[in-house]
Amino acid sequence: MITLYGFGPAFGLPDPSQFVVKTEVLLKLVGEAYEKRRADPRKGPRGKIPWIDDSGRIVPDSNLIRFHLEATRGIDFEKGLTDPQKGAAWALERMLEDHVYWLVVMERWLDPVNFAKGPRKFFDPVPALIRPLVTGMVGRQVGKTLQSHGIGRYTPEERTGLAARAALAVSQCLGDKPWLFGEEPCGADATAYAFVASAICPHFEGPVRRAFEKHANLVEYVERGNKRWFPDFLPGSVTSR
Ligand SMILES: N[C@@H](CCC(=O)N[C@@H](CS)C(=O)NCC(=O)O)C(=O)O
Repeated sequence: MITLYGFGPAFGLPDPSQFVVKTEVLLKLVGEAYEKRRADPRKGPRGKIPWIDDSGRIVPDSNLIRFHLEATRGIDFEKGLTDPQKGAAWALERMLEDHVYWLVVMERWLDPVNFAKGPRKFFDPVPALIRPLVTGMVGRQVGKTLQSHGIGRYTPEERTGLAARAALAVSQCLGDKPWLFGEEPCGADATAYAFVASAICPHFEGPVRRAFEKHANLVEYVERGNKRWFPDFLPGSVTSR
């Protein structure tokens, strides 16, 4: 039995962490039952979520978990893909995880309205007396991370342009197919579904959400993923609002 450690459902999403949702979908693609537990990222082997406990073997990081599942369950997350498709799939995943992720973090953490109804809730368990201090400290740390990554150095207009281009890239790659590379989902769909669902999450407002929501095929793609993998979250989806 696999135990998956994540944050737990929030903001109408199966998990506020795209990396956790990606991992859940990978587990669903494997077809293996798993138990999900709430966890503090600081307690994880790499100080981040997700991680899994596979009968005593602890595996951190969504990509390492993917490799672990491929090695131990004999699943091929790229089954049926041509070499050019495999290359495109991996590149698309990296764009979503290492670029779009940070655009979304910025939209959630630096927009005061989004922050108030989103990330600030993560601090609810902190004792009230020190909560503002801790919230401020972590907020400043996120701001520094965004600067070191580089995404925080763009102007809002430049970031909006980058979000539009990234959304277009995913939309172009998907086209009118149900899944990224055909009739059935592959490993890259776990990532694309998780990150696009997060970008268009109706709980939040902003240019990144608008950039992704503009593409009808991406909205339909998330609906398809919701129905297939997370039917309980349908009320939070965009087209059923
Ligand atoms: N490369 C990791 C990234 C995981 C990640 O960034 N997780 C975030 C939540 S979305 C986290 O735990 N952040 C806590 C922190 O950095 O302190 C993966 O693929 O799993």
